Amino acid sequence: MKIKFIDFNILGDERGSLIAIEELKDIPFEIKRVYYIFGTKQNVRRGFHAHKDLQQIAICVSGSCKFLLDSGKKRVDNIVLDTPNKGLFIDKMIWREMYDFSEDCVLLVLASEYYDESDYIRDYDKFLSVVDG
Ligand code: T46
Repeated sequence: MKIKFIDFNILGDERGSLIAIEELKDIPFEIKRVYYIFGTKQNVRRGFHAHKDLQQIAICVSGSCKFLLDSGKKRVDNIVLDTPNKGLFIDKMIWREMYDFSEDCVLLVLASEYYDESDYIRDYDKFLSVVDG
């Protein structure tokens, strides 16, 4: 598993900064859903699931947080998101956990599908058995 980041151009001038993200140009899929995670309490870990079909890009538009990504064969910890111009690509069938949220963290997520609870695998052993086929 290779950790894939997407760098976004910062369009800045003397008034401040702006980032524009366009589907199928900056993002490799059609964006069907946008959600954001904020106000996460200290020492809370979120995620703990994989998705059967969903692809996502996570962008920390404010503050910072960390990701753990796990393909079932390889586990990469300590992936830091701390800048609004960097997106983390999270492919289907990747176990994810998020942690070390700063108080001001706003984690924006662009998703390739509508919300569907049946797309979630929330049990790690089940995830491993699906990955192994
Ligand atoms: C992911 C990571 C990065 C909805 O009703 N609609 C939605 O679009 C989403 C994303 C969630 N929900 C509901 C389901 C739960 O009752 O919101 C509640 C919290 O969701 P969850 O516990 O899944 O949140 P996280 O932070 O563990 O995971 C979320 C996404 O669900 C997930 O797809 O990859 O962020």
